[in-house]
Formats: sequence, C-alpha cells, structure tokens
Amino acid sequence: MSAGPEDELAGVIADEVGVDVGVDVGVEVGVDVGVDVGVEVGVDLAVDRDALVIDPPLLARLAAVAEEHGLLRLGVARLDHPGFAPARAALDRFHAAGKQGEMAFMERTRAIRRDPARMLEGARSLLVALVPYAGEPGPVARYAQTADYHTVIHERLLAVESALRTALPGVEALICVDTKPVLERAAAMLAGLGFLGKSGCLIAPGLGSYVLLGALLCTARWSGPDARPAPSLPSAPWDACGACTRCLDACPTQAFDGPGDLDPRRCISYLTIEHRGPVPDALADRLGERVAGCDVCQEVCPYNAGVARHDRVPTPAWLPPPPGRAREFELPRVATLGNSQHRALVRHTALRRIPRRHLRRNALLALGNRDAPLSTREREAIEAGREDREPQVARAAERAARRRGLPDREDPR
Ligand code: B12
Ligand code: SF4
Ligand code: SF4
Repeated sequence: MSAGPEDELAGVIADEVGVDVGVDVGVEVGVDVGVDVGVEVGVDLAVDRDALVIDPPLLARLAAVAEEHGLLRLGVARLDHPGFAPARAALDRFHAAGKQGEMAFMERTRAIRRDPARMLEGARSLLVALVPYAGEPGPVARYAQTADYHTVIHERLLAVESALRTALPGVEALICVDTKPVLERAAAMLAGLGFLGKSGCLIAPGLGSYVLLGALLCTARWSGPDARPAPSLPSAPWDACGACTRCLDACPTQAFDGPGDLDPRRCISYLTIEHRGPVPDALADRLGERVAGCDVCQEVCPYNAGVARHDRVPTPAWLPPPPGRAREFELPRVATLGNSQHRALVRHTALRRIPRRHLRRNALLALGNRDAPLSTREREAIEAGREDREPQVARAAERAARRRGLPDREDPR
C-alpha cells in the first residue's frame, strides 16, 4: 500500500479496531484485530468495476451460505440509498448534542460512519444479516451472556465474504460487527431485515429485537430492487410501534429524549460499559442491580413477547454460550474480582471490553442499590472496596456502605 492518505486512513481504522491491547476500549472496538486492520482500503485498477454486481440470484446464493453458517435473513442495502440520509442526520444530531459522551471512537470515526467509502474505496453496498440470542434477566444483559458476538459473527461472515470473493473476483469487502464504523441499524432496516423501534433497536418480524447485526461492506453494486424503496419509507422508522411507548416509559434512567432518540449518557448500557468516570449518584440510584448492559427497553417490548423464536430459528444460528464453565455473577464476587478471576469471568464474552475496575465499581453500585439485609459476604466486599486504591471503586463502596447501613469510617458506631 502506498504511503499518504491511505496510510493515514489505515491508522484511523487500526485505531478503531485496535483492541485487545488496552482495557479502556469502547463497544465498537473489535476483537479479531489483526485481520481487520485497514488492508483493503485501496482499489485495484485492474478490476472491472462494472463486473462487480450482486444480482438477486447471487444474493440468494449468498443468503444460503449465510444461513448455513448461522446468519439469518441476509439482505443488501446500497450505500447511495436515500434512506441513509435521515440516519446520517440523526448521527449529526447525536454528535451536535455531545451524545457520544466518552465514546471517543464515535467521534473519531464520525466521518467514516457517514460515508463508509472513506475506509473502503469504491464501497457501494452493505450486506447485512442477523444473529439471534437468548439469555436470562439478571445483572448482565443477555447479549453479554453469550460467546462474544463480535468474534462469532465475524467468523460466520468470513464464509459469506469468501463466497462473494469467489463469485466476484476482484471485489473488496470489509467485515463490520461493531468493529467498523457503519450505521448498522439503518443498513439493516434498508436491507429489509426489519424496522426500527422507538427503543432504537432493529426489530425483526417474527424474531423481535434480541438480534445482533453483522455487515459486509463491499465494492459490488446491488442491481436488484431496494428491499425498502425510498417512497415506501415512513417519515419516522418507528411507525410499526403505533401508539406504544412502553420502552420510553420503562427506561429506568429516562434515557430517551424522544422516540428512537437515546441519550447514551443516561443509558445504563453506556454507564456500565463505556463510562469511565464516576457515575453520578442520581443515575447510580437507578442502575438497580445491573453490572453490564441493560435490557429493559427490550424486555417490555410487545414484539419480544410470546415470539415463538425457537420454532423459527435453526439451532446453529443462536449465539452459543461462552466456552467453559457457566459464569457466575454473584455481586460480592464481582465486586472483589482479582486479576485472574476477572480474566476467567469475561473470557470469550463481550464483557472483556469492561475493565476490571469498572466491573467492580458497577458491582459495588449494585450492592448499594440492593434492598435486603446485608449478608456477611456483602459486608466484606463493601469493606474491601472502601480500602481500594481505585478512587471509583472506593467511592462506589462508600456509597454502598452508606446505603446499606454500615458505620461511617471516620465515626465508627
Ligand atoms: C454506540 C453504540 C451503543 C451506545 C449508544 C447507542 C445509541 N442508541 O446510539 C450504547 C452503549 C448506549 C449502546 C447500547 C446498546 N446497544 Co449498542 N451500539 C452502538 C454502535 C457501536 C453504534 C451506534 C450508533 O451509531 N449510534 C448513533 C445513532 C444515531 O445511530 P443508531 O442508534 O445506530 O441508529 C439510529 C439512526 O440510524 C436513526 N435513524 C435511522 N433511520 C432514520 C430515519 C429517520 C427518519 C430518523 C428520524 C432516524 C433514523 O435511528 C436509529 C435508532 O435510534 C452499534 C454498532 C454500529 N456500528 O452501528 C451498536 C448496536 C446499535 N448496539 C446494539 C445493542 C445490542 C445494544 C444494547 C441492546 C446492549 C445492551 N443490552 O445493553 C443497548 C441498547 C440501547 C438502545 N436502546 O439503543 C446492537 C443493536 C441490535 C439491534 N437489534 O438493534 C448494535 C447494532 C450492535 C450490533 N452489531 O448488533 N450501544
Ligand atoms: S438499555 Fe436500559 S437504560 Fe438504556 S435505553 Fe434501554 S432501558 Fe434505558
Ligand atoms: S416497546 Fe413499544 S414503542 Fe418500544 S420498540 Fe417496542 S413496540 Fe416500539
């Protein structure tokens, strides 16, 4: 690759996916780093771009490969679909309001998210597919109870990428599973996978919103009709919600400014996963006993109620549980995690993006919110946290001590 702008871009992309090295990384930071780092940003002049066409029969073949590898409902959205314009406008409003908060990766990659051809020259379409997940209500959101979706979906998409490359020699493609800045939800909607709810989540007919998205950005042109032709798009993508506002009303931190308009800085998912500073008391009081992510806006959604997903989803498509022993998220244990225990707990799950001190902070905040007589283990965890050198851990422990009736340290009862 030549030096110059492309190298600069490669740097941006490498930064975006430069994971596993540090701890303070965002959601959108990939896992299988090495593979993804901007090697495919250029265009090979010998390639006949006119020949790079995905037509409906090829899409059907790719969808069959996808399904065989556990990726459901593969669809395609062209990058010049007019339906991306309101999504880009929503992104602009998001940044104008500072809603990225501490998610520096969002700011850093903003221009690329608006125009993915900046990371893959000549990019013309996004293939998008769904992967359903299950899980139980609890301190950890369902998506993080499974094997790390970034890795699993990336691996599944490799099969589609390979089939695409075989069908269209010279095509360039980039796998995006949070690991690359593309507007995945908008792309999924435009590719016909479902609609966006007032929760902001992509809701797939018959499957609900407990689905994760994976995309393949590519230089091929889609020659078929748009799955969601522009004239058929509603003025607001959440029309299918009708008068329902359950997700907006149930959100524990009232994090929505309006339908589909989330302020992440008040969202429990952001506060427990992305937020590196102290959690303001008013928000901490509303975290409940959650230590990683939140599913409330999905739990209350009628599109997730009574959906016979198990009848509709082929077994290999479900995100599998992480390998090894079942993970145990007992709060006093999480609050006192040592290094090796932390590694064992988060291994092969999306939780590995949360630094140990933040998981401990979250568990202490959760212990402070628990409304039950204090057990010995809880008391020990809180006392240990109070002595911790990490200011955030100590602060969360002090809050828990205060709320659970432990004596003040300066003024022992
Ligand atoms: C940053 C991020 C977060 C942040 C901010 C979320 C947010 N709402 O912006 C935080 C940490 C809070 C977060 C939380 C969660 N996230 Co998240 N997150 C992302 C990420 C990396 C980028 C999202 C982004 O660009 N946000 C900016 C806003 C402006 O865009 P957006 O929300 O994606 O889409 C909006 C616009 O496109 C707009 N729009 C589109 N068309 C139109 C048209 C009109 C007319 C209008 C007005 C608007 C409009 O509406 C959309 C919905 O608000 C994506 C992966 C990706 N690359 O897309 C995952 C992603 C969105 N997250 C995902 C998940 C699973 C979650 C959680 C459920 C995790 C959890 N259980 O804790 C929660 C859900 C919170 C919620 N209700 O949104 C999934 C969503 C799957 C789905 N079914 O929708 C994604 C797609 C990851 C993946 N690969 O599957 N996330
Ligand atoms: S994930 Fe939880 S905190 Fe965030 S918007 Fe949904 S209900 Fe609210
Ligand atoms: S809870 Fe209601 S408003 Fe929210 S996404 Fe589901 S149907 Fe739409």
